[in-house]
Order: sequence, then structure tokens, then C-alpha cells
Amino acid sequence: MTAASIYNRMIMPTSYGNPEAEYWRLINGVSQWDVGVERQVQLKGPDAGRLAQILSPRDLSTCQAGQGKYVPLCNHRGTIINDPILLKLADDLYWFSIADSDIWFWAGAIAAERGLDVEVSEPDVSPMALQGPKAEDVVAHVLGDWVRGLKYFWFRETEIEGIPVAVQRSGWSKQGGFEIYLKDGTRGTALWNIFKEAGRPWDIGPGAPATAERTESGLVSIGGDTDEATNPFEVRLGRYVDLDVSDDVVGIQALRRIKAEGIRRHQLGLVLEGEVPAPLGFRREEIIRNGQRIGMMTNCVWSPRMRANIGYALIEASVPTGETVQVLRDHGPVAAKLVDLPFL
Ligand code: THG
Repeated sequence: MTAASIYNRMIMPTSYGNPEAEYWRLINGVSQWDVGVERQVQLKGPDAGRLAQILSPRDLSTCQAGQGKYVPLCNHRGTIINDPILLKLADDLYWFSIADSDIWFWAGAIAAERGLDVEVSEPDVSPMALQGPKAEDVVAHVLGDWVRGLKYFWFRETEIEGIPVAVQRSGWSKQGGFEIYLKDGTRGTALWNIFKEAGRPWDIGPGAPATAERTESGLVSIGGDTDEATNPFEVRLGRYVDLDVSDDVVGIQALRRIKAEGIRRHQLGLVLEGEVPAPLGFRREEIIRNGQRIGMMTNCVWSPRMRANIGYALIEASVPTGETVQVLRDHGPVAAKLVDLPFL
């Protein structure tokens, strides 16, 4: 590991020395990621399903055991606070596989305030991802051809050489792949090495969630692309909100109001002028149109496939795609074109 960041108070490897090669391996081959920082918040007990629904403005009534769903979590103002994958393991057992914020505290507090019969915990579960067009062959080689039949976000619990895992078709890229949820933290190195060895014929290599790929693909990073007031509709997550869930769902009243009033901001893509890779931008940078501030660029990265610096704009909803704007970068204003997401 040569670079890392902090996620859920833990160290997340972000590179193994050659970001460009790691990107192309994800696009063309298979990449192995230590994403153990995607912590699980477990709901266990008779009211686990009720609590899951109270926390999620997405209708979960049809979710079956063995199925996962992408669910935005909102606070009482309709502000998005996390965007986990929810795994339903059994009628009385759920995991929220969380992004970077403290959902354990949140879920425990809501459960207690509502008087629910459910235990909220952070179990010993750590995901590892295999991503890329060749990931399926590697995972099938280790586990058998049944994995090829897994539908998106569906999973199965099993063992790999005695190591307890859950295997899901998922992962934070649009290149396809699986996540192996390790259920025994003492076996991490063993699990890693099994896939490292099994993947040799496909030239597997270590990597990490790739900022360039996820941006090209239009995936949202909560906390980076969103701020203290962002609701799901502003960042293209409205299709994961069901306004007719029951009134006790946290934030649903606010979300109904926001939907009725119409959103003030929306998220579009930015293609910046110039063909020189700019350093990764995580700071928010002002966006100007006709001398007026209209919002901010929330991330910026060089896209090897588009051969341009690209980013996301969170801007006034009245400003459409096709417009040219100025981004106020450190070295001066840069022209950029607003486009629809995803880029690719
Ligand atoms: N895997 C696991 N846990 C996670 C992530 C993950 N927790 C944090 C973070 N990633 C959660 N965020 C996302 C965001 C998007 C997707 C998955 C997790 C995703 N979205 C698809 C899309 O937007 O096109 C499909 C969503 C759908 O249509 O249902 O895959 O990666 N374990």
C-alpha cells in the first residue's frame, strides 16, 4: 500500500503504487480491493425489519432474504446522511453496509427512541471486493459456477476453505464484480491470499475504489459529493426514495415536501477544458456563470478514457446541461461544459 485515506475511522488503502495501471486493470481485468472500512451495522431481533424500514425512505416490503438493496438514509430534514447497501440475511437479521458516517449510533438511538425490540451492533464483518470484467471468472474459479447466477446485490452465505463469508454481486464500480464479506477478522490475510493466488491466470492485482472510474460511471460518494443540506433528489438518488412508505420513516415528511416544492439544486457532470491531468480535487470549488455563483464543483479527477478532467457540479437546478461555466481553481478560472451523468 502506498496511499491511504480515512473512512469510518479506519485506514482504507487507496493505491499500491501505480494508480494508472490500477485503473486500467479495473477497466480491462480484475482488481482486488480491501474495503473492510465498509462496516456493517447489524439489526437483529423481532423488530429488525421495522427498524430497517424506519431508517430507509426506500420501500423494503418486497426485499427477500438473500437480497440486497441500495438505500439512501436521511435525517429528519431529508438530508442524506449515508447510502448503504442493505443486506437482508433473515427476517430478523439485516446489515447496513455503510459509507463513511456513524450509522451505528444513529440506528441505536432511533431504535431506542421508538421502543423497538432490536439489537444494533457492529459485527466482525469486513468486505473485500473483486471488480472488473474478469472478476466473475475468478470468483467462479474459487466458489463454483453458481456465483454466475447471482443477481445484482443478491448474496449467499458460504465458506471458503473453512472461512465464513457472504458472497454478493456488488461493488463500488460499474465494471461488474463481487464482494466477499469476511465474517472472521482473524482470517483476512488467508482470504486475501486465496483470491490473489486463484486470480493469477487473470492477472489479478491489488487496487482500490477508483475515483476516476466511479466519477465516469456517475456513482455518488456521500460526504464528498454531498454537503450538510443535500437531499437524495439533488444527487440523482430520487429513484431510491418511495414517497408512500409509512409516515414513521425518518425524513419522509421532509422528502415529500421537498419533492412537492421542487429541488433547488441538481448534480451534473463537468468536462473541464485542457488535456493536462489535474491533481485530484476533493475540495469544493466555486462555479460561476455569467459572473454569478451558481454552485460548486464537488470533485475533480483525470479520466483516462475521456482524456479530460471531469467532475461533478452541484448547482442551481435552473442551469441545464450544454452550458459552459467557469470553475474557480487554485491557478485561476477554467472553462467547463455541463453534461449529463453518467459520463460513460
Ligand atoms: N459495497 C458495500 N458497502 C458499501 C459500498 C459498496 N458501503 C458504502 C458505499 N459502497 C455505498 N455506496 C454505494 C453507492 C452506489 C452503489 C453501491 C454502493 C451502486 N449503485 C449502482 C448505481 O448507482 O448504478 C446500482 C444501484 C441500484 O440500481 O440499485 O452499486 O460498494 N458492501
